[in-house]
Amino acid sequence: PMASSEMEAAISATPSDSPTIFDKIINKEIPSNVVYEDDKVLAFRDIAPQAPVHIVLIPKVKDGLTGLSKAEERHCEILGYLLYTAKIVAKQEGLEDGFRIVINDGPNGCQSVYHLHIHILGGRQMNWPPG
Ligand code: D5M
Repeated sequence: PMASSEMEAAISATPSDSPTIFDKIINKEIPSNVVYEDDKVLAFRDIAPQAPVHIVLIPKVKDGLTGLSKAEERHCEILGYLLYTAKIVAKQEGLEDGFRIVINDGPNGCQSVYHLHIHILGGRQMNWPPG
């Protein structure tokens, strides 16, 4: 099948530590549909939803975490907190029949935004294996 525009954007994205569109979302410089926020993380609806519920969950402070492959031991606390928060958001969204957590990393993982983020997908039956 043909690559989607999301895939093409990801494959052509350049991994870098520069500010991303997610900084603008954190700073409220561009609008987003926020579903959860605290002092450490922000969750908002994905602009190109791949499921009835599709939320992007990010740390507010990037601290070098362009992606999971850049994780260092100092990131363990925020990484754990992100997963815990994903569960809180899934529950808040009514995903009691289950959900999918995804972290895309690098070109082969179809990562398009180089600020670590967790996708929370639900509201339909997910497929396995993923594409
Ligand atoms: O996921 C990056 C995701 O970020 C992708 O699913 C689109 C989403 N995105 C990009 N820009 C926005 C804005 N402005 N609002 C909401 N969602 C956005 P990746 O895993 O890097 O492919």
